[in-house]
Amino acid sequence: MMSKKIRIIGIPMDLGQNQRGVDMGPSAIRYAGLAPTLQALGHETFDSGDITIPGHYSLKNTSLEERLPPIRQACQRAYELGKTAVTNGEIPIFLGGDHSASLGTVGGVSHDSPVGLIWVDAHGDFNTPETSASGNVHGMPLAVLLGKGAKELVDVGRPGAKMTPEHVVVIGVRDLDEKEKVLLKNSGCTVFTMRDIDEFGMRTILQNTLEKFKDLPRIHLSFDMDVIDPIEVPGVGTPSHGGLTYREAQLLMETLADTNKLHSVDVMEINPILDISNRSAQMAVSLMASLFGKSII
Ligand code: HAR
Ligand code: MN
Ligand code: MN
Ligand code: MN
Repeated sequence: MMSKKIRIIGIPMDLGQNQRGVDMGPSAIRYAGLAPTLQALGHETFDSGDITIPGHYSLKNTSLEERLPPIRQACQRAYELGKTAVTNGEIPIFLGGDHSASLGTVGGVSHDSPVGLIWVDAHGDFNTPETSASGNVHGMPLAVLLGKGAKELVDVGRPGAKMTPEHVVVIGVRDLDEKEKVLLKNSGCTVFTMRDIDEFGMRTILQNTLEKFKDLPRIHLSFDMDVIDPIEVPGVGTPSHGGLTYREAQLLMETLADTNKLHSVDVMEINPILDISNRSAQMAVSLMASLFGKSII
């Protein structure tokens, strides 16, 4: 595998949800050995440290209106760092933090060219402020990327939608709110639920995904760690039973590595407070190793 320049960017965002601890995700993944693991595979790594999240310690449990400006500001910064990284020929790995940050990262890495977006998540993240029962922005970023929801979020980086539905594939979903279900179903995005994975297998689903993206030169993987079953990955804020096995997730990474199209990646929603001895962050590092070319033999 070719040596790559990998840019690590921490986004300790926790304003997109109400539980404490997901802001420690970037440290947990770093301490689980992300950079040395990638270096051992022959890559160069550069760490930009963490984005500052305004109001991080003071704005918990406030209204959506109060949280929108700081979330917007942090996403704007994520957008800019993503844009700079891809402009410099680097592959950014964004470390979350809650998934609301991805409305910035995906916009930034697609600033000059369309990308195929693979959203791997137990959840649809397709709520709008009107449909959301929780008001939590981490349940909204995919809708925002398609231009739906709060205008101040939709317009992060550049005005309007950042993705078209033909360029979006959702994998692993099993936990949708009722109104969100309708929105996602009618969105035009391709959705492979856990039932699809059970019936057809991860291999077939990945083949279909890559076939769909065959004319796109770049793929962004937005990986919410809660897609993996909580038995294996307990350290996430919104655990959902009946998830991917560790091996299914590894196959996804190995298959993407083989395409050489992986251009940028988010690793989101690790919450060390809920974890057992940093196990979930270690899983994240092991998945990144496969994504960046580690093979079993
Ligand atoms: N659908 C719920 C909501 O909107 C759950 C939010 C999703 N949680 C996440 N994101 N971890 O994937 O509140
Ligand atoms: Mn998510
Ligand atoms: Mn999720
Ligand atoms: Mn299964």
